[in-house]
Amino acid sequence: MTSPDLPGTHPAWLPPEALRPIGSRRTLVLGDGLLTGTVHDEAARACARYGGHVHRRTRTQPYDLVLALTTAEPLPEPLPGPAQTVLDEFRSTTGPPANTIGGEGYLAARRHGVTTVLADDPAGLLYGLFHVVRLGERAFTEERPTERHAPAMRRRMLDHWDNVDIHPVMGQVERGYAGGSIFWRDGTPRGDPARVRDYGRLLAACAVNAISVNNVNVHATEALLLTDRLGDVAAIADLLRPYGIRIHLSVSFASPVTLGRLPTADPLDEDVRTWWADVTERVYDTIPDFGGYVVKADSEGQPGPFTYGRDHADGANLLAEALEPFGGVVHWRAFVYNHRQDWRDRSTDRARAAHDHFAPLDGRFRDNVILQVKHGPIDFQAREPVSPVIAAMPATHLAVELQVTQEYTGQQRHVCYLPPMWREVLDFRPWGPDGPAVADIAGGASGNGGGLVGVSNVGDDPYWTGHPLAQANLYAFGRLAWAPWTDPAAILDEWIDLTFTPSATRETERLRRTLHTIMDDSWRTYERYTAPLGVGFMVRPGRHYGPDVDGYEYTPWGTYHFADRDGVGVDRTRATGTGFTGQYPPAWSEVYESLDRCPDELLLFFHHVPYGHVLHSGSTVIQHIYDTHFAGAEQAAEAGRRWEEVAGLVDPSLHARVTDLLAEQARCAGEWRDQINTYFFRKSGEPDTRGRRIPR
Ligand code: GCV
Repeated sequence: MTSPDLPGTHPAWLPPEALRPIGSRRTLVLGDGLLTGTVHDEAARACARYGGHVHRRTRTQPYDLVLALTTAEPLPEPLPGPAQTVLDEFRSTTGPPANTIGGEGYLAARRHGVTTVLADDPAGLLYGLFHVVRLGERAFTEERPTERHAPAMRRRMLDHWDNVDIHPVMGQVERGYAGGSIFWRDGTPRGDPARVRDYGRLLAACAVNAISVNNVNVHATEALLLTDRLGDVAAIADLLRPYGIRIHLSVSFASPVTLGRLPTADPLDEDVRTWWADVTERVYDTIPDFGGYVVKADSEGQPGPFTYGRDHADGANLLAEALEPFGGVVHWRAFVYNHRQDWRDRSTDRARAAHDHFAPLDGRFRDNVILQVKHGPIDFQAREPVSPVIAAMPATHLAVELQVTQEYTGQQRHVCYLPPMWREVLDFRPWGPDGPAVADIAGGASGNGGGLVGVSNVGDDPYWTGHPLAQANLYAFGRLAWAPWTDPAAILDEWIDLTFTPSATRETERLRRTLHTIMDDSWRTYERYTAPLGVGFMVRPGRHYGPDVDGYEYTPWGTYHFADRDGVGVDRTRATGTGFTGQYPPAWSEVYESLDRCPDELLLFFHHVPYGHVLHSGSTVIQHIYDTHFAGAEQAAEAGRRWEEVAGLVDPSLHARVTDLLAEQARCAGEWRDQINTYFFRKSGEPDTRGRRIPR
């Protein structure tokens, strides 16, 4: 099935039928503003298709659904009775000042046979509309008490690693596995406004409210988006604005030199400050609701303040100062490490780098700097501990960065449903059970935290994400940024219901069961057949797909496993290793330091142990490696068999695409199993106690 509005494109989680319950009813939309207009248009489009009616102001008709803005006091027009009841009840239960619904939030209820959504802000009305879409028929069938919904994170952003020019090594989208960019093609704008608009709609339905439109590695052409090619950015902003999405831009720290012809980009130089101020003013003249800059500085070859003997606070504050008059923010990435280290040097530890660089700077960043921290200390591996930076900077706004694009988790050829991993990150309490969770820190004390940033997995592929089931990761990213405590299985159900509507499948419940069987545990399956016990990076260098146990072992990238004939793992203890464990607050520092207390799944991240070391599970390290690799590869193969059972229940081309990908996943998982098992058998000489075949 392709999208009716975008021929050749799958409609992802918003096929027209997802709006049938609204489209077949009578809806009243009250309020003004661009986003209220979007709400109206969504309902109107659905009604045109399914026979309902939308009224903008006329109140003489009966209504099934009222969508209204309630900010003004007194209300510009009285609400219909049931909606007024919802508002009165809400106000009577919450005294001022809490009796406002709040920015982006909404009230949803069903009273006296009318479903009502009320919001103070047009964005809230838009999110409330999609709440009703998620509920489907259930929104209209029984009375519902008033619920107030509001985002846990004010900032819910996707970073696109899209290049304008095709990069000779990284292509159109760095680490993109879904075809080309939806914004750019071979040096120019892609010229497909309908697709960009549809993307905005998909994102609004999961409440993403910001995107950056170009790669954090800013090459020569991409740098020009800030100046000569700003119009291209403004065109994207225009398309996404109706969906409540603000545009951000990745910029090069060297821009004053490369674009402004200044002799320096020193953040303390007056001319440099003036240059950024002027350029930024022009950006806001062109895009008044521009969100701000994203910067990767002094990292993997990108320019930064170190060139001038300055630190990252100096660098970030320079851009923040320029953005501040306009309400913009700078997302300054904490992904800073030495990518030219000597593998012989056992004292340098890449895991330590971000904390070493940034923790001493806490308190020095301006208020509109958001330090964007990858969720783990290394680089989006299938298993890492939570980055210690997240607990180390209480006086800094922090955003937690997740990788929706599956660079290290199967590159959208493998099913790897990531929300269970993300939930572990978001739920982690760095100070122990009584302290705040990572989600609280990202949300910020009064909602003013840096929020959640995901690296987008979208491209110009007909299914948007290459692997059709990878759409669920994108959808879930937005949902978790809104409500981080949501059960990943419940989010998957939402995605299934929105995507595989009754006309898209004959047997929703059977399909649902199969998708849960394939997807719920797929991240752990992936973990089982790849690098064991948190050690990471046994991937093919550069490409990062498929196994290559020693591929990175003697490189300058700082990603080692140190396997020898006696054991494996990285000693990051204070007692005998790199001291990385000391970067955590005591509650976790002590757990990770202790061989006895360290969780099995992170053992090799923190300790170098003999192959015979006994895990909490009772297994030895070597037997665990064998068992998990046999099990993981078998589970990958089983996923293919389960998918076969639902042939005929979904669109044949979608079924065929997933079938092919599951076959590749099973092949690749078998390769991982054999390479890892053989490697460790050869190193250790330890046989599998269960006598299974391990290639010699
Ligand atoms: C955009 C990893 C990836 C790079 C990426 C980098 C980053 O190293 O392999 O492609 O660059 O992370 O997050 O900046």
